[in-house]
This record gives sequence, structure tokens and C-alpha cells, in this order.
Amino acid sequence: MTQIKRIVILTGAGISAESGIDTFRSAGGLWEQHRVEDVATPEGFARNPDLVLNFYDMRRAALADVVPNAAHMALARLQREFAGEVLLVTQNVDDLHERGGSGQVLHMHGELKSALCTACGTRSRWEGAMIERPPCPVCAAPCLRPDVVWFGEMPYEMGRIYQALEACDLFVSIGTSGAVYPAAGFVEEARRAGARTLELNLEPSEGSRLFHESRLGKASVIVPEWVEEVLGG
Ligand code: BV8
Repeated sequence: MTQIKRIVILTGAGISAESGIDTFRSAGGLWEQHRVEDVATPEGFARNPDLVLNFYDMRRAALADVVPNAAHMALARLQREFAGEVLLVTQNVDDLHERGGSGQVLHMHGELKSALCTACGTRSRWEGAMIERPPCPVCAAPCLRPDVVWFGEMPYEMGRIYQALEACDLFVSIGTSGAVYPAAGFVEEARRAGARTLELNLEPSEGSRLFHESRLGKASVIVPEWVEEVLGG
């Protein structure tokens, strides 16, 4: 394999599944319990803010009951030990990559542990519930919403992500169904830039045929194996 210097990794809900966090599209997953339109769109939030605040309050509180798994730890090891550059982009809003030891994590769809003030636009670290309409830490307005990117909203740091995709030698997609854009299109950007593309997933994603290589299995097994390979351990 030619010398790999720059790796871009994209993770989705599948990497947190074995930690006990529901994915979106598996049976009984998050989207089966709620209609996307009701809980993950600005229109749903405007229509019924309590429903949405509760949905995210529950998911934020549930973070206390889960721990990172071997896949999160393996990616943190890769970031520590790989001689080249690693950009870890996640679609997940949980904090398991950070708790698994990853220093730099790019949450393109925001984070449960962040609050966005709809009055002053400030994003603040946030641990508690929002249902009681707590004051914004900066402007004190009772206007906090989950700092999560809903459907129809622009994901964060797209410029930085596309720059990294254009410059990478290897793009690895882990635990995502490839159902949501623009993340689902990253594999094509990487191929256009001449990068090798690898998918590590429990089952073939919607974009599987776009990857040079696709390995099927549980993230807690195949991600540490792949990291071991890359580090030449
Ligand atoms: C935007 C945060 C533009 C919220 C999320 C028609 C065509 C194309 C696009 C569109 C279209 N109509 C609308 C759009 C755009 C839309 C979109 O893509 N819709 C889809 C449904 C067609 N996208 C957007 O709206 C995005 N914004 O386009 O903005 C724009 C332009 C100008 C100006 C303004 C805006 C924003 C989308 C972000 C939505 N927010 N999450 C929250 O978390 O509550 S989406 C959410 O679902 C995730 O973040 C992720 O992105 C997405 C997919 O979820 P996955 O992570 O992949 O999880 P899933 O359950 O689907 O799959 C899990 C996978 O893991 C499976 O494959 C499974 O096999 C595997 N797995 C399970 N267990 C394991 C495992 N793998 C390994 N090991 C295991 N143990």
C-alpha cells in the first residue's frame, strides 16, 4: 500500500451502538420511536419545543449510563500514534470519542453537551436539561436549544472537512448507513481527490459500492484490527 500520510475518518451511530446508544435506523432505533420531522427539524422545534427539548434532554442524560467501546479507544490510539495526520469527523452528537481519549473531534452535526442560544447565537458547553428554559450563560435570555444540526440546517465546519477530503490519501467511513447528506457524499469527494476509501460497518451501507474496500463486522472488533494494521503493530 502506498505510504499513507493523511487520513480522514467519518463515524456514525454504529460506532456507539455497542456502547448502548441507539442508532437511528436499526429496529427500535431513535427514528422509529419518533418521527424525524417532529424532533430533528427546526419546524418540529417551532411546532412543539417541549417535545424536542425533552427528546434531547433524555439523550443527554443517558450519556451518563454509557461508556466508550474498543472502537472509540482504537481511534484515539490511532490519533496518538499515527505519524501522519488524522482528522476525526463524527456525525454523532454523543461524547464517546472524547471519553475514549480522542483529543480532536469534529462534530459536524453538533453535540448533546452543547447549547445554542437562539437570542445571541452563543454556543456554550452544556450538561443539564433545557426543558426548564435555563438562561443563556452569555445573554441570560431563556432561549437555549440543543446545539445539534437538524435536517435542513447547515452542518458545522464543512469548509474544513472538504479541504481535508481533497488532501487525504485515505478516507475511512465507520458505522454509518450513508443515508444523510452531505456526510454520505464524502466518499465521492475523497475518490475525486484520488484517496483510497474503506468502509468498516456491520452491514453494507447505502454507498458501499463507492468504497474501494468494505469490511463487515462489529466496530469494536474490526476498528481495533484496522488500527493495528495501519500502525504496523
Ligand atoms: C443539509 C443530528 C443543506 C441530530 C442528524 C434529498 C436528497 C439528498 C439530500 C436531501 C434530500 N432532502 C433533504 C436532504 C438533505 C438532508 C438529507 O440528507 N436527508 C436525507 C434523509 C435524504 N440533509 C440535511 O438536511 C443536512 N443539511 O443538507 O443542509 C443546506 C444547504 C444550504 C443551506 C442550509 C442547509 C443536515 C443533516 C443533519 C441531520 N442531523 N443528526 C440528532 O442526532 O438528533 S442526522 C443523523 O442521521 C446522524 O447524524 C447521521 O448523519 C444520520 C445517519 O445516521 P447514522 O449515524 O448513519 O446512523 P444509522 O442508524 O442511520 O446507521 C447506523 C449504521 O451503523 C448502520 O449502517 C448499521 O449497519 C451500522 N452499525 C450498527 N451497529 C454497528 C454498526 N456498525 C458497526 N458496528 C456496530 N456494532
